[in-house]
Amino acid sequence: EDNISPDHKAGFISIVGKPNVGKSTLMNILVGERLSIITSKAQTTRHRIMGIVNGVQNGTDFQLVYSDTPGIIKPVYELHKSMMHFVHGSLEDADVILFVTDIFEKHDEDDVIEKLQHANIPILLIINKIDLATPEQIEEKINYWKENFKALEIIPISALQQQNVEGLLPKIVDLLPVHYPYFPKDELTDKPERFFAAEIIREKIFTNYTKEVPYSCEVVISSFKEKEDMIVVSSEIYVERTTQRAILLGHKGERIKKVGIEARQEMEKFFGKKIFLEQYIKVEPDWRNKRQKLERFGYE
Ligand code: GDP
Ligand code: K
Ligand code: MG
Repeated sequence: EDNISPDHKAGFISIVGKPNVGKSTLMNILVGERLSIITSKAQTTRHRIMGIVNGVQNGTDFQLVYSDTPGIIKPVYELHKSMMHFVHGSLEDADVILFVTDIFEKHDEDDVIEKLQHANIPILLIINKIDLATPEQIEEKINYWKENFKALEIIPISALQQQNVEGLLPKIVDLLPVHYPYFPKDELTDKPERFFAAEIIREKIFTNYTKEVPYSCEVVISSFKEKEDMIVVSSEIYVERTTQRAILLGHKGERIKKVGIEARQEMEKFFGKKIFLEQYIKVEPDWRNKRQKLERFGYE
């Protein structure tokens, strides 16, 4: 593009940490859009999702490319290996790392966290959920991390209540290298629309079912057709067993109908258009351990 100034700053900011510490909540606040699904369950986020922010600081244009990532876990399924692959990928091209912890978390000997310490990339250690702690507990946690982890800075925040988050952006911009923008200035994310449609359905499955059902589900958008006044979305929900299919459906299909209504409403907000949503449930035994299926579902 012709009007990009030579002092333009741009970089990749990787948001990493253990499950459920609030990575996706923070990502959405930093981007100002609800790009990442959020639930109280661990392993909600399964992909690397980029959120792009453009702006000006001290007269210099910048572009921040945030990556929300799955929580760091020890893989049990092939699916988890793919999820951890996304985490590693995001660390490889990061210019800044936001290592998100919460007020309850302690340092552990995890490989990925060890890798962070040796990556030679500036790390801002975020202590999230301070709304749940007293000032003394926050102070204690800050001191704890000072002793146990090498970070450029330790920043206590509440992503949920948006406390102390406004100072993050200028700090991140200061750490960015001079670089041309990586994405067109009107782009918000690297993912296509149908990805978000699938994620919204998955979020509603995570919030409407308990036990193993949400973890056994994958959502594929088989068609996404934008018409003049509405979008027609066809989705396939994969489960691992016929018993899970029955749970998903519920008595007379009541439960899946509720998921459909909630997902449709959320999609209408996200896409700003009327949505017609179709849902088909399919059984795919053990898909979480089948490489071929995982590839079809968008995991490497
Ligand atoms: P992730 O797994 O790290 O991406 O975490 P999520 O963003 O999905 O959040 C996990 C849970 O923590 C959700 O129920 C959030 O609403 C909640 N949460 C996130 N940030 C905060 C916070 O600052 N304070 C409190 N009390 N809860 C939070
Ligand atoms: K979560
Ligand atoms: Mg998440």
